[in-house]
Amino acid sequence: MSILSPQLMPEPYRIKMIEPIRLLPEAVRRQRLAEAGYNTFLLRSADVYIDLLTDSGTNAMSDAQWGALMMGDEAYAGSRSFERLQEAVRDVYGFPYLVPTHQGRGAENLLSKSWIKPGQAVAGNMYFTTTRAHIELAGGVFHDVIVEEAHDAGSNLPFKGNVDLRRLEALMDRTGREGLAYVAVGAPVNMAGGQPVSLDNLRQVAALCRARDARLVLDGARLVENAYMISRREASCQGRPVAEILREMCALVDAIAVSAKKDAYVNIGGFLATRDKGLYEEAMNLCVLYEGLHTYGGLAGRDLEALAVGIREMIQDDWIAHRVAQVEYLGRRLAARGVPIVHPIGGHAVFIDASAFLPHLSQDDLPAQALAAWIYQATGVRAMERGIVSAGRDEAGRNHRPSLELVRLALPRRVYTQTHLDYVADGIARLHERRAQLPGLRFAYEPPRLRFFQSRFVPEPIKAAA
Ligand code: PM9
Repeated sequence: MSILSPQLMPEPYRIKMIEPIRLLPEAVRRQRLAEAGYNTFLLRSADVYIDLLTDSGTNAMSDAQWGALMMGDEAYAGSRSFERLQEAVRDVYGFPYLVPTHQGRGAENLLSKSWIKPGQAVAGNMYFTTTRAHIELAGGVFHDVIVEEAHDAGSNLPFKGNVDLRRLEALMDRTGREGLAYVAVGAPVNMAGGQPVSLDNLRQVAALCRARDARLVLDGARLVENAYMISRREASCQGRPVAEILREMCALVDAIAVSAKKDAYVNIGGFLATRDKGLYEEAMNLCVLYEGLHTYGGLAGRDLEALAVGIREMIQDDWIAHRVAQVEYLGRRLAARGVPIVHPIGGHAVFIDASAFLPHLSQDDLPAQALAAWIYQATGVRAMERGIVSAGRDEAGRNHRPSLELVRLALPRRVYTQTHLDYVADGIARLHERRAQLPGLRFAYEPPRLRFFQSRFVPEPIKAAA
């Protein structure tokens, strides 16, 4: 029986090593925020009290992973550590072929370059920043085929990440077999608030792809969280072990492109895993150009070891249950204080609905970027914008205009305690009480690609409350 409850979630670990953090005075935070151009990516980590910028590569490794580091085989070619990783990927995900990469976007690059011909479409359930950038760099065109409810922060559907099968079929009708490079399903969907895809939906997508001779790929960054949510929300899967659901999801697709910096509890790493020999050979060859030899892919032998252990840890039900419970706890605390968040609460992060938090701002006032900045100023907590700034521009230079303006509070795995989460919820709830005084931002500098990482902003004059 689980010892987790909505009010109390004893951590399934104890602390063996600590890293000091400190809360700077508000006047200093104000200054540091201005120096960072109001972009939380440009803050110094030392100036952040609780860092919820991302759950990517920010995990705490276990003692078993730290122990495994010492076993790293640093041979240039054919290292034992690669073999251990290969075994872990085969056992847990079920793919025979593996190409390691330095992180997820390395795998996205190999996949996009291997399978996209210029002009071809790639269908997916909402864009992800680096994924779409690599699709476009390879000459592809991304088409969103997610269900409509994904764009509605208030909709409480359990599987808002699902693919809209009619939309996908209509796209396939338009492109034909040759015009579609592949279908890429993100599970869960990061930009929609961490919303999962149901196993039933994935089965139907796979059946459609088989019928149309289309290739199907999963984004594997947080598949374990998706599998866990399936085990809780999908009637036919209640109580099934996460490991089993994960294997079934992977059995439905041709390949997975994985950022191992999420589910697998490591600080760096990624891979492409597949059952398609042609893709494997092509990606292995490109790996040598972009990452390093195909048995290390830009990683040290010790990184491969830590990843091999992390992959086996990530499917243990206690770990994943606590991870998702922590996120739910933070979400419920915020919602209880009236802070508008995306429902249902996702597996890796709580997403604040910035348009509802700051209703006096329009999308051109960059509400999510502004809210992330004011959260840091008020609390020392670092969050990330997921709205118009992240969405970037189209080829004609027009802003993409996403329907959601979100601020993401992503929880690193095994890092923060329940008290930290109470502090975060309390600080943001207090900020919400004085929301009418919070101004928007405008761009002061905008780089050409993935602008959210490096843009700089300045505050707009304060508008009167609605
Ligand atoms: N995700 C995140 O914070 C880190 C970079 S974007 C700020 O959510 C998915 C679903 C991701 C992802 C990274 C990548 C790329 C692919 N797919 O960061 O290259 O969430 O390891 O992975 C981030 P890498």
